[in-house]
Amino acid sequence: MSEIRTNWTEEEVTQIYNTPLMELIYQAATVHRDYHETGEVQVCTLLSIKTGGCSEDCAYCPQSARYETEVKAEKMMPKEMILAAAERAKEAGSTRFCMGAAWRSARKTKDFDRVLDVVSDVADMGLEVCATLGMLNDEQAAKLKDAGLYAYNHNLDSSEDFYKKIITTRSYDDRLDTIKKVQDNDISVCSGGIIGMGETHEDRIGLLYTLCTLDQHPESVPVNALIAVEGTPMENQPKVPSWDMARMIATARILMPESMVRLSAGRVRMDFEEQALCFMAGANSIFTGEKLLTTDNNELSEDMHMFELFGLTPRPAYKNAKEEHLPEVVAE
Ligand code: SAM
Ligand code: DTB
Ligand code: SF4
Repeated sequence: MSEIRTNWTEEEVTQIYNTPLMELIYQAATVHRDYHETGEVQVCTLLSIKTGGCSEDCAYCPQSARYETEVKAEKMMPKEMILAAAERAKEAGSTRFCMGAAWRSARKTKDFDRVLDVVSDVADMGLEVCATLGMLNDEQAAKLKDAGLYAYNHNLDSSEDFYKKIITTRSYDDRLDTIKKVQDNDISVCSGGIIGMGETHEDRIGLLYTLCTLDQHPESVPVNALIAVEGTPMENQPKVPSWDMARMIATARILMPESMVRLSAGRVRMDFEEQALCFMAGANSIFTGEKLLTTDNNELSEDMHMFELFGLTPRPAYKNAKEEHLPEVVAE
C-alpha cells in the first residue's frame, strides 16, 4: 500500500502527471482500491445561500459584480428555504450539504450569525455540513466549528503563477492563510481547483503540488472543469476534454490517497462513458441536485441511473472521519 506523503517533489508530481493516460489510470485505480471501497461514491449537494454581487474579480465566476451575467445580486436566503433544501437533499440521498456565499470573506454582520444558526440545524439533520464563504479569520472559523461545521471549501483554483492572471483582488497567500485557519480549528478542508481556464499543464501540476504538500492533505479535493458562463471573461473557453479531467483526478488520487476526489463542476457536459473514466481514475465524490451554485447540474434521475449501471452506492455520512473533525452532535 502506498504511503501518505506530504513531501512530494515537483519532479515527482510532474512525472506522475505525465504518465501515459491508461497506465496512469491503472495506477490510480490501484491506489483507490487500497484506500477506499471503489463502489462507494460520496453524494454532495450545493446550495447558494447568498448569490451574486460579489466584489471579487475571479475571471471564471458568474457571481462577480464586475461582469454582466444572468446572475443578479440577491439577499441571503431565508433560513426556512435553506433547511427545506437540506431536507430535499437528504431525501435524495445526499450525505453532504454545502452552502455557498458570494462573499470575498465571511461577513462580520448578522448574516454570519444566520449562517451559524443554519449550520447547527443542518448538522442536527445528520448531514455533513460544509460551507464556502470566502476568507475566514480565526474567530469565525472557531464559531463555525462550534456551530457544527464539518468541512470548509476554499479552492486554490490553480497554480500560484496562474492565479495572478485570473484574480487580482486577493492573493494565493490569502487562500493558504484561510486554509490554515480552517485546519487549526479542526474543520476538515475541502480544496481543489478548476481546469480549462487557459492554464498550462505546468499550472495544473503546480496546483496539485501545492495541495499534496500542505501540512495535511485536504480531506476532499474538488476537480472542476470550467463552466464557461456568458458574460465572464472566460465565456469563450472550449470544453475541457474528459481525458484532461481523468488525468487531474488520477494524479490527485495517487498523490493524496486518503482524500475524497470530487468530480465537480463540468459533469453536466459529460456523458456516462466520460464520467466512468473519471470514476476509474479515482474520483469518489460528486455533486447531485438541480444546480451547483448558479449553473445547472445533471438530472437526479440520470445520476441514479448511472449509479445503478455502474454498481455505485452512496458513501455513508462521516465515514472515516477523523475524530477531531466530528461535530459534537455526531461525536456524542
Ligand atoms: N466566494 C467564495 C470563494 O470564492 O471562495 C465561495 C464561493 S465560490 C463560487 C466557490 C468556488 O466555485 C470557486 O473557488 C471556484 O473554484 C468555483 N467556481 C466558481 N465559478 C466556477 C465556474 N464557472 N466553473 C467552475 N468552477 C467555478
Ligand atoms: C467546488 O469546487 N465547486 C463547487 C463548490 N466547490 C463550491 C462550485 C462550482 C460552481 C460552478 C459555477 C456555479 O454553479 O456558479
Ligand atoms: Fe466572489 Fe467567490 Fe465568485 Fe470569486 S469565486 S467572484 S470570491 S463568489
